[in-house]
Amino acid sequence: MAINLQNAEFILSAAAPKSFLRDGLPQVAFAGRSNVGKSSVINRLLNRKNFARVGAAPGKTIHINYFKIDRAFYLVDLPGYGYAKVSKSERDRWGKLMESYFAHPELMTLGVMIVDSRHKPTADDCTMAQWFKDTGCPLIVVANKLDKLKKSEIEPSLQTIRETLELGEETTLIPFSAEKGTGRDELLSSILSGAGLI
Ligand SMILES: Nc1nc2c(ncn2[C@@H]2O[C@H](COP(=O)(O)OP(=O)(O)OP(=O)(O)O)[C@@H](O)[C@H]2O)c(=O)[nH]1
Ligand SMILES: [Mg+2]
Repeated sequence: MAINLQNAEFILSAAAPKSFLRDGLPQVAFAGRSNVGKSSVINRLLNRKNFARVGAAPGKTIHINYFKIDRAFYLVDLPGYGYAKVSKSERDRWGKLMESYFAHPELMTLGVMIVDSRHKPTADDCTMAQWFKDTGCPLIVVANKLDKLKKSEIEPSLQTIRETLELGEETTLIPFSAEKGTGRDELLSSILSGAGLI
């Protein structure tokens, strides 16, 4: 059965564990620093302009957003981290919500972690990668904003990401540009196969 990506709907924003969806459909969880292009990657994946931009000013609304795709699986947009201007109470709220989601690895089918291909992953990125690895779910790492790199910078950058995040051979690292569409088909097929949908 082919998945119809056009059939995508926003389901809910969870601010607390009681709202987490537990209906048994596969959940593909996206995480990354604020402004890394998480929403843009989701939009590019679905070939939609403004789909995954549910309200929030950067770093402000700390929610887990669920998008249901063709009644077959969920894209789970986890709240971004590393936004400089958030207060300590907001950071604590982020930590609690993320800890609760990651405390239920049975909810997650596949992790997609998005990093900026221009920069060495931050300490926060390394922590996030470790949280994903600890779930035991397969992980895909997306190196976004590739269009900002010169051709000669791409390979070294991918190497730095792999080394800094200590990615094993089993982890797919996809050079990506949400802006240009680079890597879109590879990410889509990695997600569908990682979530057991193809
Ligand atoms: N050049 C370039 N810009 C990008 C790319 N992906 C995202 N951007 C830009 O990066 C900025 C942040 O993108 P978002 O998709 O809103 O990032 P986000 O991670 O969802 O941010 P928050 O939800 O606010 O944490 C926007 O100005 C995008 O246009 C890319 O591949 N290339
Ligand atoms: Mg966003």
